[in-house]
Amino acid sequence: MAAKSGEQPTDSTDAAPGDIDGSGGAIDLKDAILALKVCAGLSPSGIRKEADINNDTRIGVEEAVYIFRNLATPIR
Ligand SMILES: [Ca+2]
Repeated sequence: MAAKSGEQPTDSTDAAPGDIDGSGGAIDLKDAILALKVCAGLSPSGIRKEADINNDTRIGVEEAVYIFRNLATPIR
């Protein structure tokens, strides 16, 4: 479901990069926990792949790090 270069993803969701639970763009601990669950091999529900930050179409360590960095220093 990766968008081609220069295109927006076709399925419209509220998920922003790092907003794994699709809570309207807000990045919080819920997103971090979801990312860590995925890293731990679990399959939590409610994952938005659109929250992928490095275009590998997966949610993983990179997203968790991004979220924690954002929590420490909010990106505006
Ligand atoms: Ca969120």
